[in-house]
Amino acid sequence: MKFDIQNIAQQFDLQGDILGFRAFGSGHINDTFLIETSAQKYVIQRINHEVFKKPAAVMANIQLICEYQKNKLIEQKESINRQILQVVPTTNSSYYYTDNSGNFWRTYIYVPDTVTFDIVENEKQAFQAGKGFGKFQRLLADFPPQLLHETIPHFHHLSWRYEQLEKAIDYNTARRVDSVKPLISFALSRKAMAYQLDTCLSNGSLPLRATHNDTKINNVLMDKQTQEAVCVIDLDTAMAGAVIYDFGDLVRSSLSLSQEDEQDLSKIQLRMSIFKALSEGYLSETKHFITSSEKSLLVFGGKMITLIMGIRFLTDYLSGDVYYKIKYPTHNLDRCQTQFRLVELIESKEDEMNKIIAEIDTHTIKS
Ligand code: GN1
Ligand code: MG
Repeated sequence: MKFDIQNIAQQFDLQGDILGFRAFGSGHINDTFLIETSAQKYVIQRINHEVFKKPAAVMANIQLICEYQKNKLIEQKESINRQILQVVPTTNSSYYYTDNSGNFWRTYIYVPDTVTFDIVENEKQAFQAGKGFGKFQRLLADFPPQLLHETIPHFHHLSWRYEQLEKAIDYNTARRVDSVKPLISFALSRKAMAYQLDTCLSNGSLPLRATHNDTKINNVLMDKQTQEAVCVIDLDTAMAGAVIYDFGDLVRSSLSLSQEDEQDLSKIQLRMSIFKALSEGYLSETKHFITSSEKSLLVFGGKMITLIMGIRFLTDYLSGDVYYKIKYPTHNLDRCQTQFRLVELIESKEDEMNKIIAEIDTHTIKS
């Protein structure tokens, strides 16, 4: 899709003259551009309204969360510098702009001197990623989650994702069912996880909290020099959820030294030293407010979020690739296979991973 970015940028209250812009980021859903003006840089994004059907609700959630976290930092006498995303209003003082074609746009101030990683390279990065998202949750620990709109219904609801998969199998829209039978069996044979999640949510083992819900490793900005976590980004899916969703997506996106769409499945691995560092960073921020049942379910969260992602990629593949952006016809299939391989690996190391969490929880954590 071609957009008149220059014109769209002019709708926002930017400082300085626009010098240029370029495509930016690696998201599967929104379209992102980096704008440079004579004063500073901005990130401008088209919110995909096929996915986020109520962009105004998305922006209301983001504003609420950012304000709350900023006030918490001030209250706790911590620096707010670069730590919280800043939305730039339009010249009409709205948090988003709707163009003539009905596209929704919003703008953030670019957070300077930071980098992101698609693949975790070492323990220090893993610790910082865990700490960054742990802190995001800590700053929301007493936030009433019911204040947030449910911007994508049933987002991490595994039973509902199974229903969608089963419908996609029945409809067989893209005529691909026969070619992916083993993957379908893999998914269906793990349905018990959906019952386990439902039970934990309904019996209070997993209390509802304000969660980020898309804690991919590249959604935390790290300082260019110190490589310390600075700011959590991509708050579009922040909604009421369970902490294990956030820890789970961190596990999913950081343990292997491979990309989400790696075609060589022998490259998928679980680096336990990375898991330990990630967990140490996460628990250094969260161990005092999350409950022991939440802690005991963190590893389950890693397995369950990885499974749900595989199921979503498979469902999209069967439906003819209507949700995620793809670069080639079997892209969603490749993504699904990496996720299912990771699920298998987590299953084989689950006890060891649970022990690591328990040990960290009982010892003082260095920060
Ligand atoms: C999507 O667009 P991006 O990369 O931020 C998806 C996440 C998945 C992720 C998988 C709204 O996120 O749920 O974890 O792809 N976001 C939405 O890489 O569906
Ligand atoms: Mg996202």
